[in-house]
Amino acid sequence: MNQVAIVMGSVSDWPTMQASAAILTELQIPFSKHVISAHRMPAQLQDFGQQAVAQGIAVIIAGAGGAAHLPGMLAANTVRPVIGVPIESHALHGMDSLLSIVQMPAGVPVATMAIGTAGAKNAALQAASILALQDGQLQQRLLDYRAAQTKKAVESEAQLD
Ligand code: RP5
Repeated sequence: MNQVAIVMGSVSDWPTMQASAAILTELQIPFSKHVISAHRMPAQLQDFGQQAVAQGIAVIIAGAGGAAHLPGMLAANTVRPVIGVPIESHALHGMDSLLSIVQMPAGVPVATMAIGTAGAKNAALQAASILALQDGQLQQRLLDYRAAQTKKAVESEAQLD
């Protein structure tokens, strides 16, 4: 069963959201991926959110750009955790996406990540942390991921020569 759903507002978001998919794959977390536009597919969005629990989805990662209402509207339709990724838009460089996603009203939370690829990567890692609460093997894979990251950073100093 896919534990995580990666949802994006447009196929044009995929180059960014691929970074989430790559990390979920690396951490051996099963996931599905979907294009659901909040504005172009409002009925599908509502259905998806309302069916998330029945579908066995534990965490939703939602990436959207511009008037980025997808994460918030998914959160409005499910009690599963929604992690929002602001896509780096052309006109306003993702500030529009960020503010659209982060400024949720009290009562309907979206965990908002950084703009762009860093946010997409961290969304997957945040989803992994949530799932690891009940999965000791995944927790170990996350610890290994962090250790490898630290080793790489420490060793990078040698590149200064
Ligand atoms: C948003 O509008 C999408 O998430 C995307 O970032 C943006 C532009 O969509 P396209 O016009 O490229 O389909 O809904």
